[in-house]
Amino acid sequence: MPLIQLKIEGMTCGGCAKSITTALQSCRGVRSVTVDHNSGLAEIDFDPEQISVEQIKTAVAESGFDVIG
Ligand SMILES: [Cu+2]
Repeated sequence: MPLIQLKIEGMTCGGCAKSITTALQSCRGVRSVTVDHNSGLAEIDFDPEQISVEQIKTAVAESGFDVIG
């Protein structure tokens, strides 16, 4: 499965990271998620036949954070 790394802006604590993790884990096609609020980095292992990078970015945005890279 491909792994993408996203840079996310706006996380201030572990709760923020948890919100994003929960939002992504509820997406069909997302296999595993690691989010670190200190670095602002999220690593997502996903199935490209079920979800696109754009859809993953949208899910992050809908949880209230900005994807900046
Ligand atoms: Cu927070």
